[in-house]
Amino acid sequence: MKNEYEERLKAEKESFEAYLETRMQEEDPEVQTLWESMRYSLLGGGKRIRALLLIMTGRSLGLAAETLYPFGAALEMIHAYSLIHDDLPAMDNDDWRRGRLTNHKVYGEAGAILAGDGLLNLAYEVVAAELQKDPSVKKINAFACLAAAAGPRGMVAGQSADLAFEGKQASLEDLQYIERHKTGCLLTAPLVMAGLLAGVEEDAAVQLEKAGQAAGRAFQIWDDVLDVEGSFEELGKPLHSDEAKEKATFVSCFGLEKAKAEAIRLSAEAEQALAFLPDEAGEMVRLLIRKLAARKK
Ligand code: GRG
Repeated sequence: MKNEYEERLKAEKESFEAYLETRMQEEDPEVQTLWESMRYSLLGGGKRIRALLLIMTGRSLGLAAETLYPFGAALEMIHAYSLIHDDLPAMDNDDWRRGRLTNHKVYGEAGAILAGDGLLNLAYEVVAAELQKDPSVKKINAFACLAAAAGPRGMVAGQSADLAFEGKQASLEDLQYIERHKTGCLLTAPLVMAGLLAGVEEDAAVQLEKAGQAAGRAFQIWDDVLDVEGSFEELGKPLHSDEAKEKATFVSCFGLEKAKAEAIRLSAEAEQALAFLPDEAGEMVRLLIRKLAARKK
């Protein structure tokens, strides 16, 4: 049964990626390099966890793909922008991402900054076009949720706090703050946005948010685990980058085995919070969440 759902998740991912491709065409010859670099980072691999969480949760709540795909595209565009900027020399200064050179290594620093800016703004353009077609309160609420998760009270706050702790001793509370914002916000948003688009009742909305927060923490802890014991081939980037940058992580705080156990516990907690999601789509969301703390990349 598990294999059947995995196959279907793969098909869902491919279908969404075909849609994503259609949003990345530009004919203006003056800006071909800008679009090429945006495409390089958006379409060059990636697990699409954020989009798939939104799409499968939304499906389970009775929404159509055509409602969900633009919001999924916006999530992946914002995620891709954040990775491009995070890799820049002024931030984490990384050369590899998804098994390829990072954007600035191929297009230069200015090109990478603009590719990130382009993707961030395109994300909002895609959602705004949906609102022009159907300015329903549900879609406006999902849009507001996305902007808050990505912005200076969400992911950008997390990145800012992360940079502020460079070279300093971060406590577990500091680490949790960074994770909740930097990683957690953009992983919680897909579940909450699906609930907003479907107009779920308060109880379900609370469960979606709770699941997103637990899944976000499980995801980050596992990310820290992979930085210690993953493989370059599967991760697509060098290991031990946190140690090299003297960054406090959940592994340096808890130790490897306790960190793994905590990630598994949190992903089970998230899965349980989503027990109410019906149908096979709900089963696929729970599978996605379960796989967070067992992934190899
Ligand atoms: C620059 C505003 C700004 C934010 C950067 C996303 C982020 C915030 C930093 C990335 C650093 C990092 C490795 C964080 C750990 C969690 C994370 C977001 C990993 C990458 O996400 P995946 O594994 O990537 O979903 P793929 O490649 O599968 O899309």
